[in-house]
Amino acid sequence: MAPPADLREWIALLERENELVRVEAEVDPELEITEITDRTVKAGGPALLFENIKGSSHPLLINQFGTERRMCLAFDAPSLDSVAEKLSDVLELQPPAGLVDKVRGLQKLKSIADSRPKTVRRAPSQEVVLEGDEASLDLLPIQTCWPDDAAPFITLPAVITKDPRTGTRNVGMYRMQKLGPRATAMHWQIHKDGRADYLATDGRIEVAVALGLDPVTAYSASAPLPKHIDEFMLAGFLRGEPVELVQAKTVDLEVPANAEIVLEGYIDKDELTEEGPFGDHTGYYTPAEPFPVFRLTAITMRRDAVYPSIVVGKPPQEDAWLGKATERIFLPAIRMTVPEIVDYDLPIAGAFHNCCIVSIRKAFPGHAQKVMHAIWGLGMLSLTKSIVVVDEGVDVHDYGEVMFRVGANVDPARDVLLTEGPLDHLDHAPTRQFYGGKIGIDATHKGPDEGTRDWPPEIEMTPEIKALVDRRWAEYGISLDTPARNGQIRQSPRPLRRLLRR
Ligand SMILES: [Mn+2]
Repeated sequence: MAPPADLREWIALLERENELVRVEAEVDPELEITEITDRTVKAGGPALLFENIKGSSHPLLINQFGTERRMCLAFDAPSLDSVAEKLSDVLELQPPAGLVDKVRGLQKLKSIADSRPKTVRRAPSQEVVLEGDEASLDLLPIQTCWPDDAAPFITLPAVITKDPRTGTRNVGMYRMQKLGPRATAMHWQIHKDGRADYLATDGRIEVAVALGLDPVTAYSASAPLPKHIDEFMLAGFLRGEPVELVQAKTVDLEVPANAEIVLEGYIDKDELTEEGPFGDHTGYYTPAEPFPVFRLTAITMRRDAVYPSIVVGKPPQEDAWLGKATERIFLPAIRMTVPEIVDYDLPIAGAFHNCCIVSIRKAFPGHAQKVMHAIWGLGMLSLTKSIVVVDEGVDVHDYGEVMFRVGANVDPARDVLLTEGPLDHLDHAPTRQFYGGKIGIDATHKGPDEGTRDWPPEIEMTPEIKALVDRRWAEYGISLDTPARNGQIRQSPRPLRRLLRR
């Protein structure tokens, strides 16, 4: 088995796994699909393939990433952590010690070399080629997501550009507001690589937009990679198969051969439009702002192309799981720079950039503050607004335990760090856009060299008594396989009640 090769294999896999429902009834891409999807996502429900959309002959796929199980199916992996392990193997490549090591190292290097995209001459994504007036966005079932949205928005695109100085490719996911049949806005925010490519041109930049990819490549377009790394290379590495690319028809860019739909066009540097409002992942509408205009030169597609979409809004939404995949997959890379980090968690309800909980192997006074500053200096994590640091034994994914440590270990006068720095483009809370306050909470234990009184020992049961109770529980057939989580104590199973009555 390998991750699905294209969107159709993915849909077939979801169907076999009972993870997809086909909707035959006619639905409206204006608001109605959002309401159906919002209810489905929040209930942990299946992917939805709307086959009969008002005003379009193309089906629409949504909620393909909406649960952890589907995310693992997409990567063909037992867990998102196991995807991360594959990456950490390569990142931790050391100079070989002996022949066996040398062979292993070469295999790892080969797996990187084999990740480079491969060029093909013929592509399913170009079965149908529409140019001139024939190329119209009116063909596609583009959703109007929320009542106050300015227009329909393309929400799950892989936007491909080239850095005009170096020729390196970038693939990013930037929403595109429909302005007419052959124009959209391009919402690349100030911290995004696509925008940097655009700013480096003196006149016009060619752009291609792939819609309807295999799930790993679609995910990779959303991954916050360093500027010089090609997202298609990451996709090839994670899939174990290179991404196949074909020359676009009207622009000098290569586009995925397996895409359902490709939009080709260009952006002129001096052409801006008012973009927005749009109901965003912040849970609020982002106000209108000037953004560049993308002009369409061609649409290429498969026959019966499936259009992919996603709705963002108040969390949790489908994008939660794209974010969780990034959280897990990037942990080894973060540990390369900050090795004392044991684990971290970006709560879904915190919309990712608002909160980060991190556990560390604390070794010296001020270590928690060192890690806070490291996170505020690290790629897209630099936009994090609040950081909570806990000791290595604390499960960062158990918010009840984290809350306990914050309550028990923090002296707010001593352990809260307030500072300032760059914030998410879309954050409406700071007084100035893009820049504002940050808070770090040090919930680690404090040593004598941090100016504290004696730190008392934590309560722990003795190993002897634990072993005794383990034996008794085995005797009575008691299993508490769902331990207390987030501070909630579950009802005792029947055998436990029997034991307690004795
Ligand atoms: Mn990039």
